[in-house]
Amino acid sequence: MKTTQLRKLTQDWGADFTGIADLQLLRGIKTEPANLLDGYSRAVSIAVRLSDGVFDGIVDAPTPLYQQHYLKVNSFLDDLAVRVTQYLQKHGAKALPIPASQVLDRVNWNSYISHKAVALAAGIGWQGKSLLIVNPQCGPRIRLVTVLTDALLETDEPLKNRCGKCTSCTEACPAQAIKNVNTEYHFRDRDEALHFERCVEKVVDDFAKRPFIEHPICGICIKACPWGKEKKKRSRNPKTESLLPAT
Ligand code: B12
Repeated sequence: MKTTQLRKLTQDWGADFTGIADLQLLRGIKTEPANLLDGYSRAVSIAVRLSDGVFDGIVDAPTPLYQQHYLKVNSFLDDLAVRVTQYLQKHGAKALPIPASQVLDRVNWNSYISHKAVALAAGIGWQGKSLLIVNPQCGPRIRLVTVLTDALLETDEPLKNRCGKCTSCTEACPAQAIKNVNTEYHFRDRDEALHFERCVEKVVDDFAKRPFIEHPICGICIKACPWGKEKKKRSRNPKTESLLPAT
C-alpha cells in the first residue's frame, strides 16, 4: 500500500496535515483499554485547521461560535477517520478509528489514547508549553484524530520544539494554569506543564456552565500562540497559492 496515496487522499478529503507515527515511539503510553495498541504497528494522525475568524471573536472566554465550530470539526475529523479506516480495510489492513473528542473518565479526564502524543510522534507538531500540539504552519489552531492500523505505512519523524522563551500562552491563560515550563520532546505528565486542576475548574465549572457553551472548552491559549497568528503564517508559506490581492 502506498503511503503517499493515503496522504494525498486525506488531503483531498479535507485534512490539512497527515502524519504517520511508528507505535514503537509510543510504547508505555497510557491507553484505555490497556491493550488498545496490541496488533497495531502504526497510527495515522490527521489534523484539521480551525477557523482564524472564530478565534478573532474570542477575547477572554469561549464563544457560542467556537462551540459550534468545535463540534463540527470534531464530527468532520470523525468522518475523515472513518474514510481512512475504509481505505485501509479495503487494502487488507486492520484499522481502528479513535473518536476525536470522546471523554471516558470525567474524574481523571482521559480518553482511549492521547491524540497529542500520536500527533507528536507523527511529526504534526511539537508539544507546547500549553501542553497542546503546535504545528509550524497553524500553531495550536488544529484539532486532531487518530486511526490505528497494522498497515506498514512509511513513518514520519517528530519535530523539534520551537517554543523557546515565549510566554504568550502562559500570560494569556485565564486560569493561570500554564507553568511556563518547556520540554524538548514531551512532558512526563500533565502536572509538569499545567496546574491541571485550575484548567479543569475553569473549563468545567465556569465556561461549560455558560449559555450556549455547554462543553469544557476555552480556546484562549490557542488564540494567544504566535505560531498560529495570521501574519507569521502567510510569510512562512510564500509558495501557497493566495486568494488575496497581490500586495
Ligand atoms: C479529556 C480532554 C480534555 C480535558 C483534560 C485535558 C488534558 N490535558 O488531558 C479538559 C476538559 C481539561 C480539556 C481541555 C482542553 N482541551 Co482537550 N481533550 C481531552 C481529550 C478528549 C482526552 C485527553 C486525554 O486523554 N488526556 C490524558 C492525558 C494523560 O494525556 P495527554 O496530556 O494528552 O498526554 C500525556 C501522555 O500521553 C504523555 N505523552 C504526551 N506526548 C507524548 C508523546 C510520546 C511519544 C509519549 C511516549 C508520551 C506522551 O504525556 C502526557 C502527560 O501525561 C483529548 C482528545 C484525545 N483523545 O486526545 C482532547 C484534546 C487534548 N483537547 C484539545 C483541546 C484543544 C483542549 C482545550 C484547548 C479546550 C478547547 N477545545 O478549547 C483545553 C486545553 C487544556 C490543556 N492545556 O491541556 C485538543 C488538542 C489539540 C492540539 N492542538 O493539541 C484534543 C487533542 C482534542 C482534538 N481532537 O483535537 N481537554
